[in-house]
Amino acid sequence: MKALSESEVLKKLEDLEGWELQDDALHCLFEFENFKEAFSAMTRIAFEAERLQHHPEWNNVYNILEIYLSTHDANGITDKDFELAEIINELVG
Ligand code: H2B
Repeated sequence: MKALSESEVLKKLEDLEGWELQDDALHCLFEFENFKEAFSAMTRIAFEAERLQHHPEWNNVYNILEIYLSTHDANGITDKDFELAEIINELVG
């Protein structure tokens, strides 16, 4: 899979609510009611990540979940990152 150019990424980000380009990755931050809600979302995301064979980098502290998506195999951001980001928005939104 081929890495997208920065301008391609910025264009596609216009249609992706809540995400931005940060540190060469798609980045977003979700805030939940509490830790259980955050971890529940992470579990649902994990099943989809396994299905896609594409995995997030993330940090969780209590009710905050911060996610970075990039494709290490392509050394950049690919359509697969956008696909997972859209699924995450559906699961969390
Ligand atoms: N996840 C992410 N985010 N980037 C990758 O390049 C990647 C991955 N590679 N999950 C996958 C696994 C690859 O190692 C396997 C072989 O599909």
